[in-house]
Amino acid sequence: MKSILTTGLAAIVLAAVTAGPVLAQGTLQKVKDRGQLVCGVNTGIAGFSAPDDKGNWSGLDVDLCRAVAAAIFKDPAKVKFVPLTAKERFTALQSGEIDVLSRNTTWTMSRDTSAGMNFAGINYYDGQGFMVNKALGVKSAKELSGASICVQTGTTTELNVADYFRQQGMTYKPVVIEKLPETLAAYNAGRCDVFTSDASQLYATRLTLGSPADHIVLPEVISKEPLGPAVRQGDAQWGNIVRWVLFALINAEEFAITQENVDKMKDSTNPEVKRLLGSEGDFGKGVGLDSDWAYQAIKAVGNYGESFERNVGQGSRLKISRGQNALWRDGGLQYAPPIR
Ligand SMILES: N[C@@H](CCC(=O)N[C@@H](CS)C(=O)NCC(=O)O)C(=O)O
Repeated sequence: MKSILTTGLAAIVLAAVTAGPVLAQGTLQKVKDRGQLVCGVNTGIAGFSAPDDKGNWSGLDVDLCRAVAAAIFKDPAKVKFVPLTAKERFTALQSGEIDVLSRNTTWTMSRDTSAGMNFAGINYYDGQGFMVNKALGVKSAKELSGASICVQTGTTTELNVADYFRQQGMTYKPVVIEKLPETLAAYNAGRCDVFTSDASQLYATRLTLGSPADHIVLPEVISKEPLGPAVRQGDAQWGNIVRWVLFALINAEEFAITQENVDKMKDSTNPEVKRLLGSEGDFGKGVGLDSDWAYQAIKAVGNYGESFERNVGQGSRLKISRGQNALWRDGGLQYAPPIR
């Protein structure tokens, strides 16, 4: 006769076994049950994430959220955007307030290990720069010794500027402020000589200054800032969903699949295109989604290049060139592993 102990043990083991996959699907299931994705974005940086006067968000980071929502729900509108300052963003992810952080966040080792996050990829290769008022007459960062520098709390920017000045044997006075509008107001009012941030953010914020043409971005790029989406540690499937949606958008550009031709491309004879769009094989299964997951993502926001041009490139006010963000075959760094 089976003892109560072994029966009980068997029940616990069974529960653990059945709980395994349920736990592994935690975030996806939570998102599905809620009926929308909750995406952490920045409070407003043109080109990356910014709301218009009707509260509609747009930007490169916003597109990634919409693409993930489309891959899950076949509807890019099923996403709620939570604006977060640099300081707030990690707590919001760790506490479960947001499902994914898609907010000009630099992938660093400490964030990817001890801060409880995992980065899913890089959607913008950036680097830190300096902006000054032309009236200062400064042409190079090497002339900035003794300057006062405005920087936002909780950013990689703070450490990089300290490293750079130390290495150059120069001094500076940090003016550290939490909120971006206040930081810019301080810079605009001359409370600091310099505003430092990732270069893309310098170009974006310059447009919001009273007279953008009065400010220049100095030529020095003092750091590597690989920006990308991050998820909480401990849910590999969820991380895979975000990672492969980004890869799908990058691969789509490589195969010339666009928002406009994606339906026609389903009939392509190229096996790689067929697999990506779900007309051959079922790659959605591996991430708990339907086989049309990538088709839906591309249909929603276009391929990576389209999203780039629309938000930060030639179709935008920023007019940033592809540079390091071009595809690998065009001399850039954007390279997505294959879907097979
Ligand atoms: N990439 C850097 C900096 C990111 C960052 O937060 N930059 C500021 C300066 S432009 C920003 O986006 N502020 C907007 C906000 O606080 O919402 C990091 O991950 O620490």
